[in-house]
Amino acid sequence: MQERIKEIQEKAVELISRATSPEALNEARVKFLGKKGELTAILKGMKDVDPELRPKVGAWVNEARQQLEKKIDSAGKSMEAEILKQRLAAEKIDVTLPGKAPAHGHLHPNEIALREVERIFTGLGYEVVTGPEVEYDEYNFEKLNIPKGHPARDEQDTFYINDNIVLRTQTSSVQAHVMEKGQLPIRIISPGRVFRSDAVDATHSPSFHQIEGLLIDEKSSFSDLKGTLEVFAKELFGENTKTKFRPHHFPFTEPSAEMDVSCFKCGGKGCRFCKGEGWIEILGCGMVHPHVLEMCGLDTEKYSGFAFGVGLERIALLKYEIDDMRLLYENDLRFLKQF
Ligand code: 2NM
Repeated sequence: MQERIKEIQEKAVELISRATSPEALNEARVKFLGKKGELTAILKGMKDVDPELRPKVGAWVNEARQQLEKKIDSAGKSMEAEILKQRLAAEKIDVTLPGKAPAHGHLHPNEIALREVERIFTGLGYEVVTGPEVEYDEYNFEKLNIPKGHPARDEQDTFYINDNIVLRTQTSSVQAHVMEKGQLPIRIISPGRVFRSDAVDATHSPSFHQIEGLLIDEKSSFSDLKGTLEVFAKELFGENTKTKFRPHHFPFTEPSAEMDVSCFKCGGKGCRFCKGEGWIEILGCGMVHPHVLEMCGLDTEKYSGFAFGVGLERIALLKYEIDDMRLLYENDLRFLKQF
């Protein structure tokens, strides 16, 4: 009997040592130690064994059983360890590898220029106010001292929706609304898209952007206008920038002027960039026409103000030395990625 047990044991050890998977190991366990296993069969056949031998046979079987259990256990453990090792090797992450940078967008040069202008004027206490692109004739023209028949509202320049409604040609329409509300003093800039029936070329587009500014207070003068716009020019183009005001005409301001800045490329000596002039025209401005204040319901005895208008694209083109406005609209990523 002892021989028989030993034989089973050896066979089992052999099978366990050849097992290469948890499944094979379990098969060996069932084959020898399971309910219908070979060692269990010997215990079940105990009734045929000489009673005196039974305790011994029982002890042998248990000993064999314990030894096999131990072997299966340790084989299982080293198998698990091996599987884990393989998994760790296969799933290893090299944290020292360079990461994949997420693709990120770029601000459009217009947007960079807009934020710069907004930063300067909000720093001076101005608020940013926006309004509708589709506007009543009354706010785009009438209240801004551009009556019917005025050359500025010629069909050539304006997109009409109907007799009373236009695509705004300037963002001063927003300012007419603000003046009409009558909460004074007023310090605002109004950035936004405007429309003019222009043919496309390097400096024109039927839709572009303007930033108009407006200040209305009890004592405001042309010197305040000059000082404000000087600060603006220096902030935008550098502190050595000089400004020059030339008389001009706008229907909504009196007096009116255009402001030039000294060329930030050559400092005023004259170069290719300023076409030898030393100066670059940058904006239009003036003291708000009393008639405009009146039509917007303000007391002209008490209040006066100044206003200015600057093209956003013009600033972006100058700041980034771009020579064709169309580049700003074509959305060619090779161009936009440079900013
Ligand atoms: C310009 C030039 C001069 C202007 C006038 C007004 C308002 F609403 F007060 F009448 N807003 N903006 C103005 C004045 C705009 O753009 C070249």
